[in-house]
Amino acid sequence: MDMADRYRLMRLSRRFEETVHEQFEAGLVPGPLHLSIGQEAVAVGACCELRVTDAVVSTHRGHHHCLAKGAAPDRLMAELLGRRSGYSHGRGGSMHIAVPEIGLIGTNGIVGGGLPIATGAAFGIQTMGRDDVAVCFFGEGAAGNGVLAEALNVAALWDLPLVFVAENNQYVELTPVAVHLAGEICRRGDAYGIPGVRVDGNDVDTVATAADEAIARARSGGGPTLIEAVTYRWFGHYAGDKAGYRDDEEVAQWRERDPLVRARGSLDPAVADSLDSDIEREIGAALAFALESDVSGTEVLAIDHYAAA
Ligand SMILES: Cc1ncc(C[n+]2csc(CCOP(=O)(O)OP(=O)(O)O)c2C)c(N)n1
Repeated sequence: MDMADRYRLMRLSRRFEETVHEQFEAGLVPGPLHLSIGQEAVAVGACCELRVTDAVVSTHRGHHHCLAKGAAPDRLMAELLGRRSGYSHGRGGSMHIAVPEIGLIGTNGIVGGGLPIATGAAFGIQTMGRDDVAVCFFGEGAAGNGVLAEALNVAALWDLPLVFVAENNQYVELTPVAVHLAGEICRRGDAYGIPGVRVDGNDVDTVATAADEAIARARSGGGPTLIEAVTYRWFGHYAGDKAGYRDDEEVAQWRERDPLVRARGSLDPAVADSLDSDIEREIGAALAFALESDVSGTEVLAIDHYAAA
């Protein structure tokens, strides 16, 4: 994926979430919403060289992961707006999105819940003799959970094709990471012999370079890697959280390090403008698709529970 494609995906993610946020404020998003605005370079950098058959396991803050793995903005938008045409028929919303046909195993409302799922996905890939990989996103809050140690242990023991991507946006709900976490996230794999690296999570190229190396290692049987991508969420923990626990100055400093502005800087401005216009059309169409779709009702509850014998 070249720089224009990476920028396009980041811009798509940003405009998607800004648009969903507006819908949330208008009362049209039935569930909770966690925005990843400011963190787009992590998802795009980690996913830009993945194949459709590779697996991605996401978190409660996962729209950027879904889009980077190839989810269609219209069906994703429809899901968040509780519409029958959404990926989970409008039943799940933001934290229950799964698109198996593109390897998106799921977003997940349980902090750390994706770690054992991704470990299982990587084990499945290995058992089937495929050369695919699994990428597991998790937040720095999940890095304090015991399940990370279990996942790292099994991944190292069995040389699983797994890339752990810790998205360190520096706040665990309302708590700064310094109050929550001892040690360094990127060193969490040392005891298991898992290589770890900390990267600038606001620079898509830097994330992509680290991810590509980790993915290549995993594909060739070299086992897991742990990447810590340091970034920042521009908005509160959830849509509606005014984030009064942060300094305005701190937020302003991070906004100056906008990953989109940095990526745009390496493009011809005319190319970037044209990509921006394409995305406005795509987002407009996605929103129209969602708003024109039927609102989900109880009739969708039983879909997909049983398979034909
Ligand atoms: C097992 C569990 N404990 C607590 C929560 C409540 N909770 C939701 S998000 C969150 C913070 C997660 O922080 P982090 O993993 O750093 O992700 P971020 O929100 O920063 O993206 C918490 C504690 C939860 N959903 N699951």
